[in-house]
Amino acid sequence: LSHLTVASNISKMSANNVKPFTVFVEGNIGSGKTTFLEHFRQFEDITLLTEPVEMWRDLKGCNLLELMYKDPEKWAMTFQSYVSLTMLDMHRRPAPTPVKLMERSLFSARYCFVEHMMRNNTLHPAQFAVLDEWFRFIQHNIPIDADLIVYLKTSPSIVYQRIKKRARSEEQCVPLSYIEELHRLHEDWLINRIHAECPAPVLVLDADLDLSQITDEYKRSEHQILRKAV
Ligand code: DGT
Repeated sequence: LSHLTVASNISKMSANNVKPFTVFVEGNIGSGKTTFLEHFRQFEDITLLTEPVEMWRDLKGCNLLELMYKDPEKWAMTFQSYVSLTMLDMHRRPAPTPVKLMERSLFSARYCFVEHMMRNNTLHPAQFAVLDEWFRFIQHNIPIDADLIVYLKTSPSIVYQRIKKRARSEEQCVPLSYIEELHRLHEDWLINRIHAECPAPVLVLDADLDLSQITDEYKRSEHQILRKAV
């Protein structure tokens, strides 16, 4: 009996050492990334890592998200530097399950948000250069696993309405033009592939659908996400 116990423990250990199938959930602000992650809570053996927005809103009592929206020229660098740290933490967090589902990634921070701040001069070229060097250094020196990207594709006007409706205080002054620009940056990264590398294959879902219909759309991704778990 004891050798059977040892054998089963060894097989559990080696199962734990297998890298999880890692999925990034990407899409514009208000595209339903959190709702998508919640849909997968019903399945066993999945680690769900929701975005650390709450950490950005309370770092030792400071609301970095609010500071960034109120005075972007002054705070964008500080904010993005903290976003990078919290995203890297999520990338490196071990998952004791066969599947790991993450909300966003270091890639969308760099290719969508930082890219936007660089293009509209919110970031000084020197600040952008430092953030970009950090991104490159991490990419080349720290393993970041990625097996699939789920892109929740939306129309800017639809997510704009959702953002207004959910009324997150920091986002009240967000103009439609910002949402449109972020949309183009997601498309350029995930569909038009303007950056040299995209870390994983992309599954595109229609995230314009409202809550009553979206579950069927989410189900379309279950097979690809869960195949490693079943
Ligand atoms: P969801 O569930 O699709 O509605 O997702 P949201 O809107 O809760 O999450 P997200 O990541 O689209 O937006 C988080 C807020 O942080 C939003 O006001 C945009 C702002 N933000 C600025 N820079 C960054 C960045 O580098 N990364 C992320 N994720 N958010 C950033």
